[in-house]
Amino acid sequence: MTRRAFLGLGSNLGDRWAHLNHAIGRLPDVVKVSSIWETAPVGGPDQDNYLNVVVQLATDRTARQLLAVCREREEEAERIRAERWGPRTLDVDVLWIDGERVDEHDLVVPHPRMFERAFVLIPLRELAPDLIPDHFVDPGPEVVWPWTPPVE
Ligand code: GSY
Repeated sequence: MTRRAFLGLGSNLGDRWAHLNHAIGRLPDVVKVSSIWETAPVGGPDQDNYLNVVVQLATDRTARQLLAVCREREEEAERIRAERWGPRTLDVDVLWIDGERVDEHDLVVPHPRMFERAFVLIPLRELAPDLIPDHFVDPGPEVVWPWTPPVE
């Protein structure tokens, strides 16, 4: 059965847009991609701003199968897991799958922090306003602002 699923992608190391763009092009079952947002880093050491996007899939893959896809895309970006919350070439998270709940040591869906993070909620709102909590307050352009890829 095909279901709506959402992945969150972020990059703040190297050519941020190249990492995101390459990964998006290699994700299965993509139906929509949010705008690109530049976002102030949340947590971790002092680090550069991120680019974040959310991608919507129409997929029959399970959460665990999608996690494997996410890890493959991160490996292709040569992500090094040096420091928790630290800078990274690419982060790909399973945010939400309609009707699916998973609570395992290495995989929790819905993503446990997605409803606290403006860098997730603002791009997600473009694709799925039904998933945004009523109490969400847009933090404004000092935290999350639109970003446009350079013209080639
Ligand atoms: O959890 C994803 C990686 N990440 C991000 C991110 O993607 N965007 C912003 N703004 N801050 C972040 N901190 C971490 S960790």
